[in-house]
Amino acid sequence: MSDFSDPYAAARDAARHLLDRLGVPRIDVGLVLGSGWSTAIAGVAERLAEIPLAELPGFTAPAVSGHGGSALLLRSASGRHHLVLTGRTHLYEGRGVAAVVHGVRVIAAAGATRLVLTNGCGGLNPDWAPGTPVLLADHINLTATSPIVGARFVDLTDVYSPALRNLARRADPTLPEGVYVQFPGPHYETPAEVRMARTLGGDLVGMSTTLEAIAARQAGLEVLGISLVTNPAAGLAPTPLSHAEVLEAGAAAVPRLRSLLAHLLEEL
Ligand code: 8IG
Repeated sequence: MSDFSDPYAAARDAARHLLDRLGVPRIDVGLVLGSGWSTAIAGVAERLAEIPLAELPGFTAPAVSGHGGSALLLRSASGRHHLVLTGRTHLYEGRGVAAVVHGVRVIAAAGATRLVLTNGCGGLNPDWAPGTPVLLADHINLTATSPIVGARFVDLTDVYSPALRNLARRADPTLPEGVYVQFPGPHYETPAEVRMARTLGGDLVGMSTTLEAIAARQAGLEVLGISLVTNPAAGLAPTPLSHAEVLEAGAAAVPRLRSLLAHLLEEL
């Protein structure tokens, strides 16, 4: 069991360990890849190293099929170093909030100034077919928790950087924007909860990202959030949700995600 009694010290320790193993003094950008995204990173930029997450302090192997479990060090054509985590810890795994945001805190402690958070999610907008990537404009955190403990009041205006959203739209001008609603999971929503999310102003429903974005803003990172809609949210399609459908939509979207990731790795 990992010791998160001082989660910031745990992140500094893991970052030192990681940079030693990678043989670089710091990283420039961090990326966290969610459902459907980890296969899209293959062949994007030069790969310098791959470390199984389970070998790094505070991380565990991924619990879900469709999620990867490595830390990749990539180098862009301009020579910048990107650390890609191909899996994440979800709140529903029961390891606590500190474990959920540990990867983001390690990325910050390793020197990054920018972070890309990706996920697979359910869509509330019928115009967004499965396989559509959507930029996060904002979020609603329905987990009833925070990664921050104590009187540390972090501003979340523009939690997802408008400048980074513009940069992403230069690669793909048709990218829509939406508000992401994080539920705790691991069950999907009921149709009534999906209607509630829409009434609250949500466009996307998922089980990750908001707690990581909060921890990232606390650490001073600029954040870009991108969701891949893999299914219509419950009650919006005639058939029940299935994890197989999620994996299929992810596979079909790989070419578009790959070119988006390639652009981001060069421009960030
Ligand atoms: I992929 O429809 C994926 N993850 N909460 N709802 C929630 N999480 C998801 C969904 C969904 N699809």
